[in-house]
Amino acid sequence: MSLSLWTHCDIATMQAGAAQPYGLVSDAALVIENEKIRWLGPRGDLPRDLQALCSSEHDCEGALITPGLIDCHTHLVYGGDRAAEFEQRLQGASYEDIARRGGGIASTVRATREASSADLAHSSATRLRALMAEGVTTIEIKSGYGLALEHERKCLQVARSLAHSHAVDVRTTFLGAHAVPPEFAGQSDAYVDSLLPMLKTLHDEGLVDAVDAFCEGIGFSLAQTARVFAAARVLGLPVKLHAEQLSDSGGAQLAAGYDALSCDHLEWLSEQGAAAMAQAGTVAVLLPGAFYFLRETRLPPIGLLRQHQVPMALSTDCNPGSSPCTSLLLMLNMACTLFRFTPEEALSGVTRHAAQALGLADRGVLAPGMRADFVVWQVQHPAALAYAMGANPLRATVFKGQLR
Ligand code: DI6
Ligand code: FE
Repeated sequence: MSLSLWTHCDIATMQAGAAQPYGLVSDAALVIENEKIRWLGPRGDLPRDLQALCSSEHDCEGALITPGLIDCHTHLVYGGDRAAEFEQRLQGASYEDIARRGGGIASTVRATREASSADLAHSSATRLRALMAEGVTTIEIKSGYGLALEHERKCLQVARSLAHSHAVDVRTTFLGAHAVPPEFAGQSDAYVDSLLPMLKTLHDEGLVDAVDAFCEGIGFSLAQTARVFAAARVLGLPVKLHAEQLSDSGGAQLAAGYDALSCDHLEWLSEQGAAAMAQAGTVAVLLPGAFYFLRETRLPPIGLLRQHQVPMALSTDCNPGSSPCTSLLLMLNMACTLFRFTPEEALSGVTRHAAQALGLADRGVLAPGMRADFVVWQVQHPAALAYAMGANPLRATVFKGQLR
């Protein structure tokens, strides 16, 4: 048994329904036993016999502790970049124009197919380390730039391998229905046919935790998305959806009908969509980086989501086309300034609600029995994490009970 004690800290536990904002415990103590939290509370309440069992003590000198951050929607593994398309967009071409001309996702698919596993692992690790430097302890990574069995497998294997080379937890999502690859041009239904056995194979190989699709005019129809979801259901895999990013296609209602873990983007979400998500317990994942980078003007309906009590998560959407972003802290700031999140909603969005968006009940809040994934920040108040732009007040990260 290995117990360690953390003292002289304030802890934003992020517990739901806590009496204090952020579930804040001032002048707290935290006892870690192996990979989990054994005890947490005001320092004065720490039982003496438990304190006596601790073999090490960490004095946080008044720092703030939060749960480890969870980036619940990324496309981290890809080849190349799209800086040239960024220039084209600044000269007036739209994201959809570029996609229709064979650029966009298709250009990243070409670069990803050409890249070796080693190339992909190298470029992805650079992005992963930037996220980890800001306290990310769990990350979701989607496939979707391979779009053929061998390349989707390569990307998912690289994603999984990052968890072996880094002290981070990786959850993988199959996003074969991200775009129609060139060999299926004009035959999107035939491509969806091919996805069903592809998903089964990759699931049998143990590479898939969840299934996602891009339901959009430039992506897949509702009917096609439903076929992918039905295949996921047969395999017992949870689903998520890129829904209502560029138009309202009713994707949120469809996903809620499949008990989706999350619907993501949601700028065009309708009231019926929000109600369906609330009913199904589906999390709304909002992606201010993509909103900003595509210079969108349609705000996601935050008021509706609040009114229907849909839990809201936040993520980088790290990808080369719509959000080349490797700072989750910056997303807190952007969610507050662009979407009018409160700083508390923003922090819940990268902790408790992000865990829920991944179906992970063992993290996202700090409490006895939860995983000991937490971050020690050199700030006075949790709102400071959303307030500063481009600052990184991280002092230490603990992953599964170990200093990283
Ligand atoms: N929506 C997005 O924002 C990303 N994928 C998606 O379905 C963008 C992907 C890209 O442009 O490469
Ligand atoms: Fe995305």
